[in-house]
Amino acid sequence: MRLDIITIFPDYFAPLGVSLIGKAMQRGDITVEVHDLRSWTHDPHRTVDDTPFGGGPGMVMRPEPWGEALDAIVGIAGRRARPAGDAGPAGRPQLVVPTPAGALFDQAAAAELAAFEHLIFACGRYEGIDARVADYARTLMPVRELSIGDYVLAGGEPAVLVMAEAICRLLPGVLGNADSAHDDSFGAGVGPMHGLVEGPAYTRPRTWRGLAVPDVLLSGNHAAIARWRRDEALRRTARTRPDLAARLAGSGMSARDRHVLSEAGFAVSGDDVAH
Ligand code: JF5
Repeated sequence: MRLDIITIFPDYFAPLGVSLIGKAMQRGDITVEVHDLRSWTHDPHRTVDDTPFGGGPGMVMRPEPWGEALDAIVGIAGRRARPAGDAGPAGRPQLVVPTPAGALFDQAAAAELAAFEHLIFACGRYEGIDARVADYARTLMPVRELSIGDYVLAGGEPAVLVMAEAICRLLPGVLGNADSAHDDSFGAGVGPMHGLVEGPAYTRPRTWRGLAVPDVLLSGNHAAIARWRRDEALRRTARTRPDLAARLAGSGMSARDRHVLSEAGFAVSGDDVAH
């Protein structure tokens, strides 16, 4: 996978060189190019912003450097040799623009983006990027405006670090343990793709500072362990994510699931599924 990142703070992306993505880069599984937006300015002050039409506070990013940046990066990508016919839509670039006004970047969005061979990330600053940049970019490639959550950052850079990690850990071979990426679930139907948060995890020692690991996890009874983990995930979801718990109806709740949820204060109707 190739990631191009356009930013006025290239140094912000030093962390991509370490940990999971850094190792994948060393292996050549991921290529990251960080581009300084100011390299596509032509004035002595390398200006990237201007005052908003219509008035109001703050500054807006000028469209001209963005247009040149996208032309250059899409041009580079288009010229790269690809075997004729087999690239498909996944081989063409996709532009991702972090913004608090975007659709939510969740695990499903991460999985969708992980299927593309080439992602371009545009980091906005100030009050955002002139809206015509996204309109223009849509003439070149699919564009997704995405939010990592309901808060306002000073720029898109930290959102790109978050998205890059969530996407790249899904790539085949990037995570050490090939199972733990798409199976944040252990077969118990738990995990972000199932609308449940994870329950607690434990390792050795069996007793630590007087606190014991739950007996069921040491029982060797895999069905009982899966059931206990699902119960804990349901209870924790009810406690910390009532928004998710309220949406569980119809997503394959068994009678046991509904019993656990009702004990936690949630009435869930719907299909009866074996777990
Ligand atoms: C940004 C204008 C982009 O603040 C964010 C953001 C919040 N959730 N997800 C992304 O992005 C930076 C700020 C202002 C455009």
